[in-house]
Order: sequence, then structure tokens, then C-alpha cells
Amino acid sequence: MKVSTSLAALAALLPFAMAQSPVWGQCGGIGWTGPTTCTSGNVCTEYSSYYSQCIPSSQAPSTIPTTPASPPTTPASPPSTTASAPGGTATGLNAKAKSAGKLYFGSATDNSELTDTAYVAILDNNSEFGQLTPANSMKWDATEPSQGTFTFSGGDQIANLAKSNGQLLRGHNCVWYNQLPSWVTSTSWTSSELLSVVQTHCSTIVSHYKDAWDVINEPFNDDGTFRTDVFYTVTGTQYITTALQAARAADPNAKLYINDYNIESTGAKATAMLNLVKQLKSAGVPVDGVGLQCHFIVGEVPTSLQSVMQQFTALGVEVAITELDIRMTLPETQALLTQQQKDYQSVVAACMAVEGCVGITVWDYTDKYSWVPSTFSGQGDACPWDSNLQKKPAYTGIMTAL
Ligand code: 9MR
Repeated sequence: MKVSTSLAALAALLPFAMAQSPVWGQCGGIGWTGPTTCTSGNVCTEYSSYYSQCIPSSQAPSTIPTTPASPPTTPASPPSTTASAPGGTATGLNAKAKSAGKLYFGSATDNSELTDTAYVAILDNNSEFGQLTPANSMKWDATEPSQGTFTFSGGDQIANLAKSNGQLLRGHNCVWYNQLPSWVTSTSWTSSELLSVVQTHCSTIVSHYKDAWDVINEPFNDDGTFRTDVFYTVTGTQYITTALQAARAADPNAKLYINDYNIESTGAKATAMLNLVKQLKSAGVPVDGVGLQCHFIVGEVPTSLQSVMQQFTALGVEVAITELDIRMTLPETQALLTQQQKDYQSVVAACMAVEGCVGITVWDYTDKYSWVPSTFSGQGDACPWDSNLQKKPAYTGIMTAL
């Protein structure tokens, strides 16, 4: 399918420019050009300078949160622990990121890694990491293995670790084509049945884990057409609207993201994501951020990363670097490590240069647990710590940019 065809399909499916926003629709915020009043029975409630939403009058908070002066923050964030050395010098990645005005520097992690005490000791260090993303345990196969039966044990382990470390949590993810249980992929759904399944799934997991969420993960093919997974095949783009609205209703404070890869440079896929965000916002569908995964290759960091992030923030959404790693063809050499250091530095510098880039997450901090070698044969060493949990030159590259 051509980009123009899929966007036309999206346009046809989304309700357009209304005089008043519907319940759960957007009704204000920086960059918002749509309606600023709500349909009867709802009240326009400001959550941040970037987002106001129509809430049923019966559910509207008695005190409206104050508008932050700075770029959007995650309201549900726990307090950070002290992360500076005596004299005020920031001692780790998260401490330095926060001193520089970002919300966090974080890492993905996985449940099977949490028995490695040396690994966990570094992960627990709030000076290095102020945010965690579960690499697998909040995905659909882990959280709703059979219809209506939810299991939170794996996700809870990581959520509890983040809480006890004073770290933010990023839910990952509500709707993705991959790691789906067979009851989702093998049933012959009608559109309304599958939308109800999406609604229940997103609503349940987003209300269980409060913070930022990758509500929609990887909706596009690399040519900018929509990925023809079960959700798109059965519902068109309506599943995106349903998932985001369910997430907003489940937790009005959670930052709701669409997350993808290969949108980090200008091209068809980034354009498709920009158009999707525009369409969703103009239709009053809640979307707060775009996640740029940033799975890069040494020596091939896109030069347009900063300008692409600026194009997203110009639409009134925040951005985050959600899954950063920079892999190399093995064996590792000093030259590759030096180039990797420069590459980490330039990615982090791009986020630093964009006010609405709220934070950076590496897709695990150590080569010991990177997903890369099992997926890309002959490649690896993509993380800022090596497989012996020692810092690599890449670590210095990040610190320099922060
Ligand atoms: O890191 C995850 C790995 O353990 C899983 O086997 C894999 C399954 O697809 O998913 C990995 O995480 C992916 C993430 O959920 C979405 N973006 C790409 C990540 C790397 O594949």
C-alpha cells in the first residue's frame, strides 16, 4: 500500500475538526489548534502546558494541576534520590541528565537478569539510571496470556524495583504485532470484537502501571505504510485511537507514546509518523509523545536525528529516545570503540539540543544482556558497559554530551 493510500484510509477513519471535543478528547495545549471546549457533561481539564483533555464532569479533579513552566514532565514520577557528589558534580548518567534539565537517563532490563547481583547493583544506582523499561514482561503474551486473565508478576517485579530505587517506569507495551498470544492472532475477530479486546487490554495494564507508556509499538513498515498485523487488518487504524483513548481513561496522568524504529531520520517512515500524530491530535485523540527507538549501527547515526525530533515537538508532543544501542560488527577494535563513543555522544547531544526530548533509555546498559547478538549474527557490543560490567568509551561519550 502506498503512503498516500494509507493516510487517506486513516483520514477517513478519524473524526475531523469538531466544534467541541468529545469525552477524552484533547481541548488545549501548546501546538493544539483544535476545539477548546468540550461536549456537554465534560469539562476541559489542563494536565500540562502541552495537554488539556475533556473529562466527564463527574470525574474531573477538584484541583487542576498547575501548569509546569518547562517542557512536559511525567506527573506520576517518584522523587529522585540524591544523585550528586559533594560539591554538586553530577556523578552518573542520570544525575548528569537531570542536572542538564532532562527527566531521566534510564535502562531497559529483564526479569531473568535480576538474579545477577553485580548487574543489579549498577541498575539500582539512581545516579546512573533514573528510569527502567521492562524489555519483555509487560508485553501482551506476558500480561494477558489467555483472554481476560491478566498476570502481572513479571512486570510487578520490575515496577517494584523502579519504585524502591526512586526510578520512573516506562510501560512497554500495550499493542504490538509481536509477542502476541495465539488467542489474539488466531481468532477470527470482527472489528468491534477486536477493538473491545484492545480496549480491555490497554485499560487493564495502563491502570495497573502508572507512568509513561508505549501504548502503540511499531505501527509502520519501513516504507511508511501501516504494518498489516491483526490489529490493522481487522480494524484499520481504529485500534490506535481505541488503545490511546483506553489508556488515557485508565490513567489521565500517564504519558502516552507511539514508539517506533527507523523514524530517526527524514524519510517515508518519519513522515508517516508525523502525519499520524497530526491526524490523531486534530481528531482529539490523546497522544503525548513519540518514542524514537534508536537501534543504531556504529558509524551510521543519522544526521537528521535532531531535526526529526524538532519536527515532532513542533506538533505539540514530547519525544524520548526509548531503546538506544549502537552495534558493531565483531570483533570489537579500538577504532570501533572510539567511533561508538562519538556516536553515543552525538545521539545524546541531539536530545540535549531539543527541549521537548525528555529522556534517554538504553536497551539494557551492558553487552552481557543485549538483544543484538541473537538477532544480528556477527554483531554486538552495542551498549555503554561491556559484558564484564565495565564502562566503555561510549559511557564517556554520553557523559560528555550531557
Ligand atoms: O529485548 C527484547 C528481546 O528480549 C525480545 O526477544 C524481543 C522479541 O521481539 O524484543 C526485544 O525488545 C524489542 C522491543 O520490545 C521493541 N523494539 C525492538 C526491541 C529489540 O528487538
